[in-house]
Amino acid sequence: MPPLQKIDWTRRSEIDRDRDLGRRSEMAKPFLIILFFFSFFAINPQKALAEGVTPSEAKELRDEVREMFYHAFDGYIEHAFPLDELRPLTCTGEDTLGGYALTLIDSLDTLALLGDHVRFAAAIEWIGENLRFDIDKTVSVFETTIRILGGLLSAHLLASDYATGMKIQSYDDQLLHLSEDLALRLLPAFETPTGIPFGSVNLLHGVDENESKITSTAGGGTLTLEFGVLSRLTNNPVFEQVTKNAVHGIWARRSKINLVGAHINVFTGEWTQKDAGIGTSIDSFYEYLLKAYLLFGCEEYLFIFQEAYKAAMHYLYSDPWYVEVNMNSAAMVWPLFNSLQAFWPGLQVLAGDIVPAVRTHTAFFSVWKKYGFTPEGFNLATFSVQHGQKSYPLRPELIESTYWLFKATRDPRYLDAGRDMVASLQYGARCPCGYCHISDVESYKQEDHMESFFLAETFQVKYLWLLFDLAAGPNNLVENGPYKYIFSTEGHLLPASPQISLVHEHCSYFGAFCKVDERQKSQTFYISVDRQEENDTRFHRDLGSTRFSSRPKSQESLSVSGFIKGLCPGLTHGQKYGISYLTNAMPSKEDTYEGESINQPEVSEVRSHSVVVISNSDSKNLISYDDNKHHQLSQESSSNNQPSER
Ligand code: DMJ
Repeated sequence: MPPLQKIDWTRRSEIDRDRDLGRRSEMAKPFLIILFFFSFFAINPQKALAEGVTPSEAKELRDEVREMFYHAFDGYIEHAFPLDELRPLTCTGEDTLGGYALTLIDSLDTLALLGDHVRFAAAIEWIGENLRFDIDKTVSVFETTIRILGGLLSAHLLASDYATGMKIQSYDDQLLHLSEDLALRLLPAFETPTGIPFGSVNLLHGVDENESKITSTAGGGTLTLEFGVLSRLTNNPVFEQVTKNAVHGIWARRSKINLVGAHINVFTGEWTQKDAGIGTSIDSFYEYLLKAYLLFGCEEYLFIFQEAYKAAMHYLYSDPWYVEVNMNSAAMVWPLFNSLQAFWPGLQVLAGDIVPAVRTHTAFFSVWKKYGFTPEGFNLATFSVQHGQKSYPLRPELIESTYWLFKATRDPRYLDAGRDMVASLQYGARCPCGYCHISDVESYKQEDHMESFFLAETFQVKYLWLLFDLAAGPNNLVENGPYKYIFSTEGHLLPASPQISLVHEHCSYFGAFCKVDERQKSQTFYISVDRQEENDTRFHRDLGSTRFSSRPKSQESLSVSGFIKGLCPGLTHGQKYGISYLTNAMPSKEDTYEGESINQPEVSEVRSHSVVVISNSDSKNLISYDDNKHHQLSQESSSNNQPSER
């Protein structure tokens, strides 16, 4: 195997053929860019929607997206590697996270998805030989987890398994060992009274004594997938345990109306920023509640997600937009679309709530069409770019939602949207050695930076490529591979393989709420389940008949202790699921589960695929989606009894 730098990166006739497709705009002048956006979106905004993407055009677009990836990836390798990220205007590199070839690691599973054995194997070999985490660097726990840990684990799972078609013969679990070493170095961050981790940790010395005690909800609550996968691969439950405790720590401090704020003190548990929303600083907290359930099958994540989602739709949804409100009073604080919110319709697809997802995507995409990109902030009162939030740092969220909505509905409008996005990136963001941030969506000024997530999540590219491949074929690991895949928030592929998804013991309750009092001891709560669930092999049971209820339904009902292992005896239903209140804002009797009042969960249906995890009063939403997907779903269930990521 040649070393990474020595690889003949041009040994790709397919890519060479496609390469010219993207070259045309490399040297585009700003005025040409403005002219393009003016004619493409302003003069004839309906153009793309009216024309429709044909199947052969979908193939061309897929290949163009592939070329986009290589333009940026090769630019990184040539000009920046082994630094973290590429400066695509000046064709140089910079260390931005930890100085450990961030973009290479973040790109690994995209290389695998594209079937690029040569680069995938060379990159893994280089990482195995050169990457070390015993370095005196203070890094973000969140970013390091989603980009580095997620990237390594995803690549490990692809490289070590014949079934993926990307097995590397010489591979000897190097990435798994690196992942474990890295995660052990992150663990000191979790040593806080609340269980919510510090935002940053030094990889050599642990948490600095001057480290800030304030962290974001997304930062503390978006670690479960990567740490959970690592636990299941190493048989060391500590990783999964600390991240689950962190979720409990956040959720236990939610407001009476089930909203969480944006920033919290990890020592006192006090909210230091009480704005609740689905975007900045909170976004992926919601995402990982649902995805942790989908990947690991732990019902407590689903239960929390359902409560959190219900509150978000009640207090934050202002059809079709989402606003930010005070987490306690629900008073509006910001009538603002921020670009991180754009992942939400995709999450709603996973949850089966399609109608609002369609409406919101249409609204968000109207912002994209107005500017050719989504600005970081868009003021919903003035319908203009929010002052100071004019940039587009190559975010993938709207593209991600476009992919999910196409997958769910097969409505060609999402292909048209994807084509518009490709055009925007090619004409507006493409620069000499990669893709540039847009510092102002009104002037299209390019900035000399390319976040690693452009290639990882290359979402941009990963989700765009998957979108068009789906329309053209599909022929890819996600659609035709041996497992269902959950995408991490960084777009990394995590398989619902037996090794990861079938280890039910990991779903035990770790006792973050083991303080009991006399009142709680007298409570008895049940989860009623079908008889067949007692024999639980999760992949084979019919979750379609599973119901959560706080009351025993029949003689057949089982105590939760028979269902969720390792429980602290005597806890209330709310405590068991991490929904007890720990703040001084204790709810009144009427507000509690004991009082069975405002927060009483409705009976919720859970089926073997996630499209129906949301109980929705408008059941037509679900039925029409199920109908659309009927063929695919029945194929899935007959060929593969694993839980679906959709
Ligand atoms: C990504 O790194 C992740 O999706 C994260 O959750 C927030 N957003 C960026 C990309 O915008």
